[in-house]
Amino acid sequence: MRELTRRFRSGKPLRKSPAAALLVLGLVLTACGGDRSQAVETAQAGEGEFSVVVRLNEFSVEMDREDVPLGVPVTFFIINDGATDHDLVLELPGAENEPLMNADGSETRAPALHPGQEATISYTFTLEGTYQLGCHLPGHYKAGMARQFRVRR
Ligand SMILES: [Cu+2]
Repeated sequence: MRELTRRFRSGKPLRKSPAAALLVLGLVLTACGGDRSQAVETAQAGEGEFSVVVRLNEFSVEMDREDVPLGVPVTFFIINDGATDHDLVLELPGAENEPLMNADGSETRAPALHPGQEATISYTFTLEGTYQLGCHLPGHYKAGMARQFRVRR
């Protein structure tokens, strides 16, 4: 729990605005009693941003949102809830390890995470449509480790 809070405090997406500072305060306040999902719920309150919690398992990718909005910075908070390593790539549906590119040239990719580890991917969608989050460690994608979602106006 504390580790998760620290990671969110140091994460770039939460440093952007005064609203983000309040967000961090909220996280600290909930850090004592809550479980992970409560902390993550708090993280969704940011103004002008949109957060999605992504849980990785053998062999599934679960999101707490069905759709995400167009034109707003979206942060995917990724947690490896599984018992083995997983990575995650934001890509077009059916792609196999072809991350989208952020405006700054960085790839929308989380490195291989050990069980219990977290990472974030941030991206602002500029086109409506269907996208995918997939794990591309050997065999995982074919075993079903991908989740498609819609980007809507
Ligand atoms: Cu995997």
